Amino acid sequence: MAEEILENGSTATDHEYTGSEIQVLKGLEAVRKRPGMYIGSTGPRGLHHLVYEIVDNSIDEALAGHCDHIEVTIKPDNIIEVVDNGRGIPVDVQPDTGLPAVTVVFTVLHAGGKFGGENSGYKVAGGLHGVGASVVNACSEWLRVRVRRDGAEYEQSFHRGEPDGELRRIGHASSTGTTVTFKPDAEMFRETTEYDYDTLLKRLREESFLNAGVRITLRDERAADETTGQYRQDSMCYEGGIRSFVEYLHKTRDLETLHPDVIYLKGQTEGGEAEVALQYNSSYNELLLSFANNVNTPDGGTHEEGFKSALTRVFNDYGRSHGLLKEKDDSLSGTDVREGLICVISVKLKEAQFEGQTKAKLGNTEIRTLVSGMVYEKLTEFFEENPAVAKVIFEKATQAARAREAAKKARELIRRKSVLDSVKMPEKLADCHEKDPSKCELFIVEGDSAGGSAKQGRDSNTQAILSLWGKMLNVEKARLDKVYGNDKLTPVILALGCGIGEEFDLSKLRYHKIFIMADADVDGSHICTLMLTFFFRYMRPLIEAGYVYIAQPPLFKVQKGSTVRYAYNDEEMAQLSKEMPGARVNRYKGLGEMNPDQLWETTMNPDNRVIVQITIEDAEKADEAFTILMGDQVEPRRRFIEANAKYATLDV
Ligand code: TSJ
Repeated sequence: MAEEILENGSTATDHEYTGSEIQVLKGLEAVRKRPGMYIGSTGPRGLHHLVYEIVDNSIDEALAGHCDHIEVTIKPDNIIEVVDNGRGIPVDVQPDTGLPAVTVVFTVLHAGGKFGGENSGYKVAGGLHGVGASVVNACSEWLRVRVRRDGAEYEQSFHRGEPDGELRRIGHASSTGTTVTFKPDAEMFRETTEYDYDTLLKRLREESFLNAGVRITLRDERAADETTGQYRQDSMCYEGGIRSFVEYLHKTRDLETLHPDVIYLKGQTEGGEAEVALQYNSSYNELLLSFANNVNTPDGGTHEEGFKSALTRVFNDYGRSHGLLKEKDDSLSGTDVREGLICVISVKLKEAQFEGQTKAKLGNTEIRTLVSGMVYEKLTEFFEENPAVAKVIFEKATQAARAREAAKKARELIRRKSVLDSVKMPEKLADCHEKDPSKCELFIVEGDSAGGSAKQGRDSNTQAILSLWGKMLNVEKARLDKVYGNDKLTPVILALGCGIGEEFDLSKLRYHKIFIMADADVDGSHICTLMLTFFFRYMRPLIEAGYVYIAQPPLFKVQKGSTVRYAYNDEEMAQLSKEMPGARVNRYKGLGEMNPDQLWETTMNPDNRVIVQITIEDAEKADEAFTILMGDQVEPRRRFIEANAKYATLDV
């Protein structure tokens, strides 16, 4: 047996191996052979997972009510140190192994919680793979544990999982607690051993929300701040638990809440306990975070299902009993009642079953009943006791329902229209005679007067004009249904003929050149950016195919006698007025100031015009810059145009 171990890479010593020690070595050897099986991966995720695996043990001590501060430090060389003020891992010798409990914790697979006993209050952390300290030990070039308890401090250290020696007493201790220091093994984490502060911070913040009252401190001692000489540090402690989590999610997203306080619901049965914190905001999005035994379940599961079904039931029953849903078949859907909702669900149960490929979904069926029963009862009670809050939330859900209905109708309308071959074209479209899309151009023009000039100045054989007017809709903030029902966008959708979103069909497109033609001012910039954002979000293949352009009307007219020249920017204007001394320079305030001939000559005539072809990157930038550009600032718009000027080409 001993030879086999030696073959597997252990160093030979004079030490005689006992049976239990061999078991130990074989266990950790398995981890070193297939680390992925135990920590998920040997990439950055697995590397960070080592920290969570250790911290989870301190969290368990906190859950048992014996620890309220956990400090995590990233030391130089990406060495991790975790310190808690708990009772200290027991050091007494175990009868079955003949080893101190703490040694067993670090050398035997799945040892976590074994010696705590069923009734000691020791809850096994639900770590993704539930493997514990011995796996971290096996994945570390070296690891050292120090335990302070019963007035003494003890220490043991390991190399790649193997003890350097026995646990020894190193001195006195006036407090209790555990310190674990380890260096991840670079032979195992070949990709990187570099810890990312923000990754650790996000997870540790989550842990402190989920464990109300526990202070968790993260510090980065790899590099001090250049000016202050201080290490980066975050210390988090949330007395409000998941209530604070919901508040935090609203604050960091700058959302406007619809009612002042987070609604908090809690329930307990023999099967486990469930906590739910929720609050509504004025946005149209839903954010639902769920956890089982403090482990995030991004794929949901029975706790989320229980919550969702109860929430829908509470709203519909409340609506009926208060005469707010009058028609018999009037009802609110799940998405209606979750519009603008931020919610955190946390359940604690004896044996969590994690399902699915990534073990990111809770499978325990008894939890569905627990959560749905608890939420139905407690939220109904809350609504009855807080009618003002109930009214605001209910109103939000009915608005969502109305929008959903409107969207459905608009969709059906558009679908029906595209089924009929003779599609009714929008009133504001002056179409061209040509029917071959590859020869057709559409100019989307802002404002009626500019639209009029364009209509008169165009080549009506191949050029169509669609004029838009009125304030443009903010696509970003609106629901998709507003896109369908909007008086600006519906004509665009109909004129292009290719549908939007999932129903988009490039082969039905009626024009292969689509020009956005707008003034070079704030309003014009809004139109450009909104149209690009709209295309980017709902008709992306249009941009990918290179069919979208921005028309570039001149900014100046430079005239001397009968000679008229046009300048498209300040430099050109300066150049022209130098070439033509005594010339008169006019600045165009908008497209509407140009007469039809001028507009044709400078902006629409394929022989002279300057156009900018929009790439998917440009549209993506527009989408990103959307918020900036929605502000009343000319400067960003100018920068946007300038940034795209390199794409300006003479279209001949
Ligand atoms: F597991 C570990 F080694 F990784 C680890 C454990 C790492 C760190 C940083 C802390 C801990 C840990 C374990 N902190 N506190 C405890 N507590 C116990 O192990 C403990 C103490 C007392 C009793 C008891 O019944 O008296 C039981 C337990 C499980």
